[in-house]
Amino acid sequence: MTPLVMGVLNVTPDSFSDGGRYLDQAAAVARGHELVAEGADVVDVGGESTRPGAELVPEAEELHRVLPVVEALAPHVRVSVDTRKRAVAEAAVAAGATLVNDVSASLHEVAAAAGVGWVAMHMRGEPATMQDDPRYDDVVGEVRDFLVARAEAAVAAGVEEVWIDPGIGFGKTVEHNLCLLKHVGRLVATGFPVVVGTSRKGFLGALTGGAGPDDRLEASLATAVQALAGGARMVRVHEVAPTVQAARLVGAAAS
Ligand code: HH2
Repeated sequence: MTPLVMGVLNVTPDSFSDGGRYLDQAAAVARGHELVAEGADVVDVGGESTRPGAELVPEAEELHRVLPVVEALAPHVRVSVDTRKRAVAEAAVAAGATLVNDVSASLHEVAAAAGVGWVAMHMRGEPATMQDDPRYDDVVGEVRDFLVARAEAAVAAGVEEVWIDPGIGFGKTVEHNLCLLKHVGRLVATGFPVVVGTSRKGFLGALTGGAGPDDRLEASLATAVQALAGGARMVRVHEVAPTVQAARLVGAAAS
């Protein structure tokens, strides 16, 4: 089974790697089409950065950023909406999104009511403070137990497509991120499809002698391959074409 690639499309001024590049609606839609041409299975449209220290975006502003982009891309590709807000998730689904990518892991009722898929991601705390000394006794076990509880609640509410995501970089140290990648198989063993997002994240900079976000492609690919080889079904990435090639190789090698 060839793994899936979710392409990141941040319609924000302040995302950590592509902030400001696609805030203009036409630029965002054009970027979405590029991601499709590069082979993205899903385009993940987000209107609020969740990088460490990010500010909350008012609901009306987030709606204004994402809805026209979702509407324009939905006829061409599967669109997910990356949001923590119920109203944004509902409106994006009405505009054609068929997957709610929920870093707060709290919006499964929206997915249940609309009959769409749902991604539950693990985050410790809030983006504003999540990197202030995160601690776990057993990071893999705690993340897994949290995600399974959320996923089971979603299934009980009637969501038919439930994904789980360890939330790399969301309230986690470099060591926590590496441990979750190494043990991604323990998440896969839950039976829920696993999606992992490492692309361009800060821990890759820390592990590559300070490479900036735009210079983390090789590290992003290495960690995407590690996640997929460990059984993850999908990776969330900024650089789609090289990841599609890598994902095909992992799929072929595993078949
Ligand atoms: N990471 C980010 C945002 N959304 N969703 C899922 N399911 N998994 C992730 O790992 C994940 C996510 C953060 O990355 P990015 O969108 O590039 O940056 P920002 O939050 O600054 O917009």
